[in-house]
Amino acid sequence: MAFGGAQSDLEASEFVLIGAPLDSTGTFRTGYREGPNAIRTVSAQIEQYSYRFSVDASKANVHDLGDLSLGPEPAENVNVVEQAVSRIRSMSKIPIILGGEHTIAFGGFLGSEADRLIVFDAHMDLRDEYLGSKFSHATWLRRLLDRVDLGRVLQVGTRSTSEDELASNPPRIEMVASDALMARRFESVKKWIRPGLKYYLSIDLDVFDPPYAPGVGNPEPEGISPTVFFDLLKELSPLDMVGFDVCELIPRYDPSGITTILASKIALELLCAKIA
Ligand SMILES: [Mn+2]
Repeated sequence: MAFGGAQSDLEASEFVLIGAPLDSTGTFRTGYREGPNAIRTVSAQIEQYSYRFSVDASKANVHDLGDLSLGPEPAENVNVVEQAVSRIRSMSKIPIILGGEHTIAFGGFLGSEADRLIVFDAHMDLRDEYLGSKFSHATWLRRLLDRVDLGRVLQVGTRSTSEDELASNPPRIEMVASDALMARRFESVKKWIRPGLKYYLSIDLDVFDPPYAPGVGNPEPEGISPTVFFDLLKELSPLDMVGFDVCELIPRYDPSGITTILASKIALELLCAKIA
């Protein structure tokens, strides 16, 4: 089953989707590899019309390339993602990446050659090392900051950290916490959007409050609601988005399917935001 059901030819497509079933660095719960296909299946079953953008996602020309072939080594896997995304961008198409662990965002952002990265996540993912690993879903943003200036990154929905992260991260990345979003203080995100800049969005599903998204690797209380997320997305448009990922879904911890439906809806709504 391809994402969204009906498919465009690769030639005619505006969006090219890949699954990145990375499942090797999860530290609490695993099963991320089943994420991409779960999202594909649900995306073809739910309604695709966006009330906020007054357009139907089925009007977007999407070509689904299937899943990337990934091995056990995280640093190699992010290279595979980066190269795949880079190829999609070189065809002047917009990459969509379905995770898989959040580590994939490292390759997604670099491959997209976006100017700015907006990360929706409960966590900072800024540890220098986690459980002996320099490269994992808890450290990927730290590794990215070895390569890019922290002024290019905005964290949104943050509400969880560690002393290790705080100590090793001066000066801090700009951050908009989940309570500010729930109070609908969207200005600090909106002021970050500038004409002429290209953006990559990374959506870790644990940015949402666990009752909305229980099927994730590291649920964290006091998250945002889907309504706040979609309202913010509407207020950020038009946004020159050159790629996005939706990650950290674990279908086996999502018995009612609501996290998978939300993940599908996010991908469909981002398509609508782009073609509206
Ligand atoms: Mn997270």
